[in-house]
Amino acid sequence: VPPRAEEITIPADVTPEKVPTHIVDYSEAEQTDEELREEIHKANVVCVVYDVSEEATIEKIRTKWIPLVNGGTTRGPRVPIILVGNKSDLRSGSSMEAVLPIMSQFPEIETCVECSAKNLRNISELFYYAQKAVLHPTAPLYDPEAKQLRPACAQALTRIFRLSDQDLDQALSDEELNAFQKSCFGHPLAPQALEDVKTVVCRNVAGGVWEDRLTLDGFLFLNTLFIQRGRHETTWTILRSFGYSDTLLHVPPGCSTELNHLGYQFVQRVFEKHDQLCEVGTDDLATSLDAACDVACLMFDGSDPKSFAHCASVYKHHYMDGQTPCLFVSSKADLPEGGVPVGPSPAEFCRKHRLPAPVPFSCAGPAEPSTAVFTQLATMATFPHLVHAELHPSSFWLRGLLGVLGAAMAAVLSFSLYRVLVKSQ
Ligand SMILES: Nc1nc2c(ncn2[C@@H]2O[C@H](COP(=O)(O)OP(=O)(O)OP(=O)(O)O)[C@@H](O)[C@H]2O)c(=O)[nH]1
Ligand SMILES: [Mg+2]
Repeated sequence: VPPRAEEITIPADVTPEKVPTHIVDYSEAEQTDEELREEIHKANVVCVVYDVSEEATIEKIRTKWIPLVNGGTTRGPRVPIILVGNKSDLRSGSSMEAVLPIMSQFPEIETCVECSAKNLRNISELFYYAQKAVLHPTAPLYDPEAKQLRPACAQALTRIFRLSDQDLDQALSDEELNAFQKSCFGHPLAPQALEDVKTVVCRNVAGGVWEDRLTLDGFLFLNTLFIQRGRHETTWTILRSFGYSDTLLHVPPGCSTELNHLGYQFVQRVFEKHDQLCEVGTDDLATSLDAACDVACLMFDGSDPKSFAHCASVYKHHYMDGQTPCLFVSSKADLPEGGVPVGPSPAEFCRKHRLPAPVPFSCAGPAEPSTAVFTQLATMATFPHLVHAELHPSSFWLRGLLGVLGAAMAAVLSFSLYRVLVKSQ
């Protein structure tokens, strides 16, 4: 047996995953640790081979080989490792018992396989596992110690769930699940498979299925189950068909991105799906349910003071004590302002209630109506907590903050003054 096997490449068309695989052997008898480190640096996966008939070689996995492979990396991605127990022809039982504690100690060990080079048992399987460790790695998806999905993976899957929830009811119906399945795997689920999936989720997660539809908790549970059963490729297929790379980042740090026309259409579709700025007559606002929204635009006729009084009472009745951002819009801005109002003017009213100043708006005249008010409404809906702070620097909240800063500055100043005085004494 030559100490070191020739480097060989298994061509893509004979591998199950259709990727070429380049194999590099290492011989302790012929090479130095430094040469090994150089090879490991280039490798996507490392197979550590031990002798199942020789317990001492199992101990060396922990004490010598794993520290050599991943010893330099305290943080960050580690090279995935496959443990290979060779010479299974010399041992009747399995070496698993001795190997399991090592597997739980080192999360970078993807799997363990016993084989025999002598009678070719499990050899192609070993290379299949090695390929799988590279193509469908566990590390970015799953934390084996915490036994749960990693946050970035859960976040990506949550986004995929929301995109697949066409009717926005926070759950995937059979039709939505089928469309999802088809877009990721190319074919729909058989009706029985759909029912089986829901039954498994129902049995394991409270609230995983709601009114015969799969919830987000159920969806995340299913993916956790795939990974725990060694079916990482299922979750990876889902992630990759939604454009995620191995690091689960769409845009690497330091890079920028630009939408192509498909991206533009996608964003437009998402907008149209969620766009529900709807018009409600004041008479319809009988129940507070009708008043529920992300942003309320209270539109009054700027030329008619009574109209504002009505809007103001709607505000007081439905929104004054809530969290919904509100914007008063004064229509017919092209007309002169109406006579003297009974109560405070719209501007005074808004200031008093810490609301943005009323926005004048007009549809009359040759110019297109201004779109600025829609931008302001959308911004208020997106960042409700910023309405007072960022959008209206003159608001009371910010002034209050400036007051606090002022007090802190005064404290710093007086402290410096005190030190100067102490020094001069
Ligand atoms: N019974 C049995 N013997 C094997 C098997 N595989 C290798 N051997 C024998 O084990 C001995 C060592 O094999 P090597 O291929 O030189 O082992 P190695 O790990 O590459 O050793 P270095 O190159 O020195 O690092 C040889 O005598 C092989 O014939 C196997 O599957 N079954
Ligand atoms: Mg060798």
